Amino acid sequence: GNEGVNVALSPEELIARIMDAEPPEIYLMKDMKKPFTEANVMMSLTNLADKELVHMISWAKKVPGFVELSLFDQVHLLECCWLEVLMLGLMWRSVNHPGKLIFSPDLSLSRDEGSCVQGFVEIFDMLLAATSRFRELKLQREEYVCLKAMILLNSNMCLSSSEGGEELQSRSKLLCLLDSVTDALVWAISKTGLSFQQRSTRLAHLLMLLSHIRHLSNKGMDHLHCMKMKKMVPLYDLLLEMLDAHIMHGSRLSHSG
Ligand code: AOE
Repeated sequence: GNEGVNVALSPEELIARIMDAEPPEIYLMKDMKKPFTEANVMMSLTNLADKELVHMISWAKKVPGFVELSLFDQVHLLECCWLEVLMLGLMWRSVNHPGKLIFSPDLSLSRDEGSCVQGFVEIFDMLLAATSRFRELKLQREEYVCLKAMILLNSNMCLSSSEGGEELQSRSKLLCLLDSVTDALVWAISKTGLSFQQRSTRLAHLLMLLSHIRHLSNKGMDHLHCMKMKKMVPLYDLLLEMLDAHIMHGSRLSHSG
């Protein structure tokens, strides 16, 4: 069937499906050229992100229910959340390495190494801070995959009254999906053997981190835009077009001035 599929999944089954969808680790191999100069680091990070984005599209399509949304919603959700999803993945890889960001198994940067890229240290410190918070909370893998799916499904909240039947149907499917991922996160938290009070607090702590990640993504997007202006990011034509689309949407919705 199509619409019945996700309603029927138990939280446990949903988590198993999202775990299966996890993208592989990306190795850069000999790509990273020493010394760590601004150009070398940005080249490697762009190369990494480029590979990760291909896997991110496959990941999203394996999130139960995602492909049943309208194509319009699928595209806009990914367009809004790609940097948040990359950043949460980065935090997860780095959670057991205090003071370092593990971009890939063969590219980890300390704060000092990151400082070679102009404007990077500020974002670096915010990424490290959020990563420390996840470490303090002892983030579990089940919780991590739920949060990542939530970022995807929650990234594009826009109400529009002038939509046809198909879009409205897609929007209500999206809300349904978000509810099932929320149930899955609640289920994952309940496995940790905490009291009712402690579970509610943990849910709040985890969800509050998502607003920091959105903030970080906005900062990172501004930074990338600056880099692009300096012609430091060797963006491929398609990616450049996609980044421009994001900046335009961002400024249209921006309330930070
Ligand atoms: C974070 C996690 C990660 O796994 C990789 C990277 C690499 C670059 C890093 C970023 C990060 C953290 C924040 C940084 C940033 C460089 C500067 C910034 C440090 O401060 C990101 C490199 C990004 C390369 C640009 C690619 C443009 C892609 C556009 C995608 C798009 O708009 N769409 C619609 C495609 C969506 C597909 C899923």
